[in-house]
Amino acid sequence: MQITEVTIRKMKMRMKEPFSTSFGTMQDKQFLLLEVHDELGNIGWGESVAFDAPWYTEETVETNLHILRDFLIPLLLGKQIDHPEQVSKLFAPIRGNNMAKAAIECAIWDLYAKRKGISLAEALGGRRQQIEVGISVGIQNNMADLIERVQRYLEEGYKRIKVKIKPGAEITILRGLRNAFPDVPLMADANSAYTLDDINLLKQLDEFDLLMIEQPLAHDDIIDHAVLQKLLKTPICLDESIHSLEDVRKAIELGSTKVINVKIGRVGGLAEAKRIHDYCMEKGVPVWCGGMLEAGIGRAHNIALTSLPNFILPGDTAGSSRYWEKDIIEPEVIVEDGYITVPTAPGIGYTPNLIAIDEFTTDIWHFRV
Ligand code: OSB
Ligand code: MG
Repeated sequence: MQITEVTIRKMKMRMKEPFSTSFGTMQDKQFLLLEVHDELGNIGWGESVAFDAPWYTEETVETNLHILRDFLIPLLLGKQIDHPEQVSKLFAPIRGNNMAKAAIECAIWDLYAKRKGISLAEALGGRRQQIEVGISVGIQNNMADLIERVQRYLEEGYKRIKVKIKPGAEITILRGLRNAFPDVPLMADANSAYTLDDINLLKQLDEFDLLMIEQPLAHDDIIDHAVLQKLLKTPICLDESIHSLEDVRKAIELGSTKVINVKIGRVGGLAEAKRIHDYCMEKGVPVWCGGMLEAGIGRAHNIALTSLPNFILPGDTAGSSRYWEKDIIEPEVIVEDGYITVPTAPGIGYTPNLIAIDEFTTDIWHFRV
């Protein structure tokens, strides 16, 4: 296929409620939405997971725009692409900027699957017809709110609860939840808020019987995590530290992690995400699909990825209504009894809702051959 046209939209969508982590609070989500056209008039869609500020990793909406417009799109326009795996090779000379790369690579996967008339899940080699879903709960103002919220999510069927923690609040949060929900599959995500000076505190978390603790130490660390893992019973799951299959290999070899949170944006696209999946499966390391508060297009890519066999733990791929009054796809993503049915229609299998997309677009750029 030949890439003839790319459209970038800058989007702004208000979340139903603010989402708070150890690094801050977000309510208005800004992101880039990408449309890639081929010579036959097919369209593929992709969504960048970079936020408007560089708290989680260094990329932002504006750095994505720069990298896409000035480097990635010029590399792609007019090129003949036989398979989406070629895209990451084409982008290899450009360092980093994985979220920018992933946004356009995901759009090309969607386009490729649509041209073949198969679902994106099938194009990736996914077999699962339904995926298990967990939910990530932000830091709340008080324990009563947190418990009420978790109660509601459990009633809605979510299969595991992930709770954000931060220094000084972790014991209260986890003890409160464990007392209220003794048997619920529970995990904590620190978003890099601790250091090895907190070892005694982190060891105390073993008593809460967590499925895992996500990224307790620095966003770019795999050395100290290995030290910590030796002292904890609770498995460590790396999120922020993982940008590639090489990072995964090194972290596993060092003993820094026992589980991997795969985020398509963080690792530069679906091809690398799949390579990570395959490697972890071979090593007996379970993976799950992380979330970045995506709108429907990004969520659809996550769902397709999660249909691969080693995604054996529930992901952070909650339903559209957990985040949005109105999502940008039809139908919206629905969670029933804690499962999402993987769509079978060609490509991402959800239809972009062009009226909603227009409503949330604040800027638009067109690029043609
Ligand atoms: O660390 O997984 C994370 C949201 C924004 C940035 C980082 C993270 C998260 C979440 C929410 O945990 C996952 C979601 O519901 O999309
Ligand atoms: Mg995380």
